[in-house]
Amino acid sequence: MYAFGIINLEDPMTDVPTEIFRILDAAGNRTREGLRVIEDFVRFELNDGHFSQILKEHRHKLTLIISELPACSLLAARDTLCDVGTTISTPAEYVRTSSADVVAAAFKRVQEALRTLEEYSKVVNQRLSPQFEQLRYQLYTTEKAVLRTNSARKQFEEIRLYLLVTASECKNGFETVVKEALDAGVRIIQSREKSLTDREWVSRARTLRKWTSAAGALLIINDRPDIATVVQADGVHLGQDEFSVQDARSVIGPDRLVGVSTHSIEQARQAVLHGADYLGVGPTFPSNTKSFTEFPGLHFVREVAAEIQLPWFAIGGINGNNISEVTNAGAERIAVSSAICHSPTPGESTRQMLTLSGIR
Ligand code: TZP
Repeated sequence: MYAFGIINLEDPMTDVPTEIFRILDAAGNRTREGLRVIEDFVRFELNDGHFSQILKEHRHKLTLIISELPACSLLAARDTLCDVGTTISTPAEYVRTSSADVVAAAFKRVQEALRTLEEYSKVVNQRLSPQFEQLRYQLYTTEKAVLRTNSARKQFEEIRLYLLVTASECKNGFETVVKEALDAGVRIIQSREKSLTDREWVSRARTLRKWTSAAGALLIINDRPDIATVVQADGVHLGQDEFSVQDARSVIGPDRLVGVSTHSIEQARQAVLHGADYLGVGPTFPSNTKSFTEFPGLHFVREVAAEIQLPWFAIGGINGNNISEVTNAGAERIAVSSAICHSPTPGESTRQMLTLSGIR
């Protein structure tokens, strides 16, 4: 094994053409530099600890694989002064309209450079090529999750309070609860039904679709990608035992939202990488709406707040009395059911949660 960056004067690879090392050296540098561009974005712009860790791991893995190549041959083959490519550029290279553009281009450059490493390393050491290939595949996953996090943050910027509605739980009647909540500023509603027939649920959900569309709010269907598609909802919400994100997408397509309930930091990290558009984080407190045996509670809220920037909603037993504990733990978004559905004054309760909590 060759220590990365250390010149080994007894290089046995004298039969490999210098040009191959020149290509590998350039592609290695390109990959490392591109990873830094991405890392700076997830660290300093997204403030995302999870992605920062992943980018660091990608860089570390790259260094490890490249350390199997003879550092002395790579360095010896470098000839920047005579590189015919340093003065060739296209106008598009210098046009970036946002940091998201910069990072999207960096991902592409890194993947291209990894492909170069994958192909040309075959001439030097066949064991390395599949390792570069694996890293390239990991970068595709990271790319999708990073770019989605960035766009989801914009999409959810104004969406801070999430209402889960079960028609039979609406003490003031389904229509009153939903319309008052929408009027008061709820911008995302989930239809969560456990005892309706499919036809009854579709009918309820179609009504919700009409009301949410009129209010400019999102409609999400709990558990059921088929119903989400039939009623043209904005997305589906999945628990840990329901469809995977990938399977749900095979029904609802690439453009609808997929939310995922998470109960541990590992599940939250995994949901981000699996392509969720937002997360549920809980249960924070015991809930009247859904029973749990374990409560990751505010500790979990703090963990997610510390490292995940994909939009997420703290959920479980949150009401006007305890909401400040949740926001103090770092939650910027809250999901509730009974606090609004059981309230004698749902509109008032909605406004109270939006204002007193300091979320808005
Ligand atoms: N998932 C975690 S807690 C919960 C769900 C569906 C129920 C939320 O309802 P409530 O009444 O706000 O506790």
